[in-house]
Amino acid sequence: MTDKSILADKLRSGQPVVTGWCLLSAPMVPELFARAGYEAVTLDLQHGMFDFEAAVDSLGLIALGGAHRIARIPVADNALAGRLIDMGAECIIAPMINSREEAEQFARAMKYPPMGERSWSPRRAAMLSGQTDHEYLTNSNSQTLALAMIETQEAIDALDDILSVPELDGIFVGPSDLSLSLSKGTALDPNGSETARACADIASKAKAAGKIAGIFCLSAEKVEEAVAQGYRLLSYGIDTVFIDGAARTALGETAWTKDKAGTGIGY
Ligand code: 3PY
Ligand code: MG
Repeated sequence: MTDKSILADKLRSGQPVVTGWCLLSAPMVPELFARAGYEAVTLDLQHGMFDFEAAVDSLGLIALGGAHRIARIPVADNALAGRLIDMGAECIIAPMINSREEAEQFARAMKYPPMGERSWSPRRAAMLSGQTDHEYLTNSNSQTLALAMIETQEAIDALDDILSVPELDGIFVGPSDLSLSLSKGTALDPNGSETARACADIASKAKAAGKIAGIFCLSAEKVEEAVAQGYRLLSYGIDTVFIDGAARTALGETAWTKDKAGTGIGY
């Protein structure tokens, strides 16, 4: 039976979920995303500033704000994936997965035996999901999502193999790195047509394999396009970009500061 309060069930049943994306390490920032109405919030431990302690606090505050808890780990840091799901992350996004073997190692670190090799002690995760240890053990392999990032030509070449990993719940596309890889380092073009074609192909392969597809979006139009292509986990909205945009808007509003507004940051 599908439980509408479970992130994994929502995504598997085809419901689109939009997640905010946090780089700053202040735990109240992800809570603000949750309270603003984001259904999920992602902590970026690959390119963001979180240490483990800030991530643990943030996971608790996202729960307090009523949103789903997602984290991205650094490349190949499967030990950290295990620690973050013990602390209550419901979904882990693993960057730069380029082969079946890498996908398998990551996904198996996320699942208890006999599916994988996750080690036991999910106290905080059980607490945040409102389950007893026994309930958590019964449910966590299906409710804790392992998503492998597809963001290189190598990953596209290995996509069928990656999608054939039974323990892997789905994929998550990183269009910036993908554009760098497809252009052999000559273009950062996450919204370009070559990248868009690759994103469409990845979504249909994921769907054919029965896996969840997620993607990083840099505009509201991309969110719409991605949903139409079959993506169901959509990241849209980054803390640093929000603060930068809101600060420049505020400066532009008064006669004394409007010439001081900066030119803005990229992602
Ligand atoms: C990418 O676009 O490469 C990403 O990893 C998004 O953060
Ligand atoms: Mg990337």
